[in-house]
Amino acid sequence: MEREQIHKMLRDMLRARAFEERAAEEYSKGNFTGFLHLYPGEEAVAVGVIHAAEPSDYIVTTYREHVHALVRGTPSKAIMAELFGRRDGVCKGMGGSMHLFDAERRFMGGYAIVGETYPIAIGVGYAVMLRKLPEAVICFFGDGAVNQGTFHESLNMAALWRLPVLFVCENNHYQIGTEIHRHSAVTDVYKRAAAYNIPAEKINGMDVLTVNRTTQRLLKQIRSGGGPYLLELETYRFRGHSMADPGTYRPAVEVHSFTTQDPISIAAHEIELNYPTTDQIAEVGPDCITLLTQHAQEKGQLIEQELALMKDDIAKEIDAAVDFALQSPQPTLEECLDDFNINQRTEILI
Ligand SMILES: Cc1ncc(C[n+]2csc(CCOP(=O)(O)OP(=O)(O)O)c2C)c(N)n1
Ligand SMILES: [Mg+2]
Repeated sequence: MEREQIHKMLRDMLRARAFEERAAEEYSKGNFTGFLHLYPGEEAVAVGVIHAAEPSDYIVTTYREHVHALVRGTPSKAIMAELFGRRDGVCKGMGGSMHLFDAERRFMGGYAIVGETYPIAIGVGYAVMLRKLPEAVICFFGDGAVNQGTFHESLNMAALWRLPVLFVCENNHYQIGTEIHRHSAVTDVYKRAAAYNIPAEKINGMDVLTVNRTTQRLLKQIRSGGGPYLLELETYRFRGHSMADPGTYRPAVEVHSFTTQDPISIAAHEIELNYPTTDQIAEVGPDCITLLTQHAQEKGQLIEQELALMKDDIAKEIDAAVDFALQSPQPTLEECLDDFNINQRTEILI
């Protein structure tokens, strides 16, 4: 892969991690409230997939979606301000962390309801199909979302009408605290697609280059009328399910495989008391950022100075995003109703 592309992907993974860690910090300071689901550990999924998308493709995703929007091109300050519930947020502060939406970039939303993404994605796919356009819809969902009825209904319709949808399972092995083998009779998510005659495969979601190459191939196929496809990406979230989750349900041996020898005591003074820092985890575990950095360095495509510069730029960008969010005003009560469509008529249905 070209040096420039590798740099772009690495930069986006570093931006993603820095953004999320800063969001956790601001949340802990009380600068915003509500639910907050973070993405560290899973960056190779959003970056690998979205770097393969054309601007004309659509993206539909879940509540763990800040990084998807960031990689798609929504400015970090507009996302940060949205988390803060401010007027300059990408949804004017009305969506918050779980409901980012950026129509201009064909980012058709993050959704809080598990399993909500599929019907939205096939609706968009149906519109693309009717217009006979060479466009694809990328539908992200978690491993915990495959037991929802909408999964089955949507896959059936997608297959029946050969809709241009790439279903992307972010399999981080957990549905909150429940590991996949405890909630799913079939633990290889991709195998479920066979029930609807949809081709599918599973690959390593920690390796951004593989994710990117595979997604490029699949999107090309889908845009040229190949019908839906399901791609399962195996990944791991370094943090708990959300900021409210200390993650204590994960077996020590598993978490230790991602941490240094003494993870909890090292992290004791960190903002999030129960976790090691993601840098510490990355030192010992299969971290997607470390993987790509090593690959690029071995190939002579990245030198220390470039990496340091990248990190420096990113730190400035994230600082600016937080300043922007803090300075943006809160929406007024009146503004809260601006985008509501209320049926003012009284209708009696008999
Ligand atoms: C219909 C519905 N049921 C329950 C919930 C509560 N809930 C929020 S996230 C979640 C787990 C989803 O896990 P997964 O799909 O694997 O995504 P991950 O959080 O691991 O990214 C649940 C059960 C919800 N939001 N919607
Ligand atoms: Mg999961």
